[in-house]
Amino acid sequence: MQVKIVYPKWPKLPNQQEFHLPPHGPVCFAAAIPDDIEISFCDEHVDTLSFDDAPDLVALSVMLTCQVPRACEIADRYRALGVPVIAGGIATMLHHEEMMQHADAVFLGEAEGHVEEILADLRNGQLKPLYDFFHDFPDITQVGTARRSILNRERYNFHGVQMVDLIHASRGCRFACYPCCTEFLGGRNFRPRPIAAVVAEMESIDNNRLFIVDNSLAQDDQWEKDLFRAIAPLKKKWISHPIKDDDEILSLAAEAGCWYVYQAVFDTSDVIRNRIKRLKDHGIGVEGTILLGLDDHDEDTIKRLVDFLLEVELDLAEFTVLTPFPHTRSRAELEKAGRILHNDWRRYTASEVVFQPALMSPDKLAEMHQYAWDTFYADCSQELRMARLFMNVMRKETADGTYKHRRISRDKKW
Ligand code: B12
Ligand code: SF4
Repeated sequence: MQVKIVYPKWPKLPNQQEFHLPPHGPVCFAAAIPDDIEISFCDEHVDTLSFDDAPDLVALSVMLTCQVPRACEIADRYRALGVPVIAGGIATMLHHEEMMQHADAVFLGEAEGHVEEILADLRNGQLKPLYDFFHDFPDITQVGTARRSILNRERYNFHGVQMVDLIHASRGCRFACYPCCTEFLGGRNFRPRPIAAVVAEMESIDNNRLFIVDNSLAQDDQWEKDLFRAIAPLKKKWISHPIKDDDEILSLAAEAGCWYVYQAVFDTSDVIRNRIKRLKDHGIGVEGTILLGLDDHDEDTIKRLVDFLLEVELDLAEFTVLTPFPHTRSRAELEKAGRILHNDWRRYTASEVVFQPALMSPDKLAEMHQYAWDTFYADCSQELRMARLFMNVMRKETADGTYKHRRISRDKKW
């Protein structure tokens, strides 16, 4: 039996240097598929999707809202060819009714422990329209090493430099922030994987640079310390979402190879200023993620915020516009107030204004979003700032003997 996993293309942030990371949902889903099943994989960001083959099942892995329309198109085409289609992943859970109109089957939940049932139904010609395992979380010890062998790894490179590999050490999140759907997806449960399994998976990856994609590592101090102590001997270098702002934890993170973190910057307070300073004092880089268009944002607030980011010397900044994604508090509130302009999911990229801001017109917010990108990068471009971050990691790798000169030919055509 042959299963073809497809990761539909999504529109990237237009102001950001275009890069493609190896998708993580598909390789984790693939790890839950029995070994005797033949798997092929197409990531539309780096591969051309061909409809000329005839797999036994097409499995769409959909992560973002702005991927949903393309996923529906692919499902329609394969179904017209008589190939059964199943959809799963985060955005399938957020848009399951819509996906059910296009795919033969829709899967809600995490894949571990459930793929055998789907394949048995397929063999019997009785694929169910809905596999509902939402909030029926598998035992976290069932999460195995992601099946990265399905990736065309060489295709994930930035100007010839191999991209980071993605890994997760936990699932879920204890918090419930205003613009985020994680509470809906995971029910405010933090589910750490056994640290030994994370260490074994990291060790198995033929790449010294990783992105630990957990929602936030700052959820349980003892677990975070244990994790950093356990991974330190591997000498990997890694990026992550926030880590706890605590001197002991920051020192352990630095010793464990923390290269840089994504840090949300939502105001110009001393709390944020000191957090960024402490990270940098520990040799950890900071990429700010800055959400524009909150109800207290006007033109002046955004200008002050950008000045602040330059003053605190962030390494990189990613500006997005508040986007009312399904199953978030922001959507519930904006919907109730009649402030959502449209539901064209293709445009829910986090770089377009799709709602009525409180203190500006939508056009003014779009202009200020552009202003933020232009002003932050006016004196030092994204390329230069990224090059500096790469120099930092190369310096760390040279110091501990892990640096490998591994360039992929930029002329290589696929
Ligand atoms: C990694 C990540 C990214 C990476 C993606 C890299 C890549 N190539 O994969 C990057 C950094 C690029 C990224 C970007 C963005 N992201 Co993001 N990202 C995530 C993150 C942290 C992890 C996703 C992940 O890998 N999870 C782990 C895997 C194992 O879980 P999974 O995908 O659910 O897969 C499991 C199951 O779903 C199932 N499964 C998966 N596929 C299939 C298929 C079938 C057929 C079946 C049966 C099962 C199945 O099996 C897996 C194992 O159980 C999530 C938050 C989260 N924790 O999930 C946000 C998240 C997906 N991102 C989000 C957002 C908002 C964005 C951005 C739009 C904005 C931003 N700046 O963050 C940008 C995109 C901007 C753009 N247009 O360019 C939102 C989604 C909102 C939405 N509705 O679209 C999320 C949920 C974060 C949040 N807290 O709100 N992101
Ligand atoms: S924004 Fe991050 S910390 Fe907040 S609820 Fe979402 S995943 Fe958790």
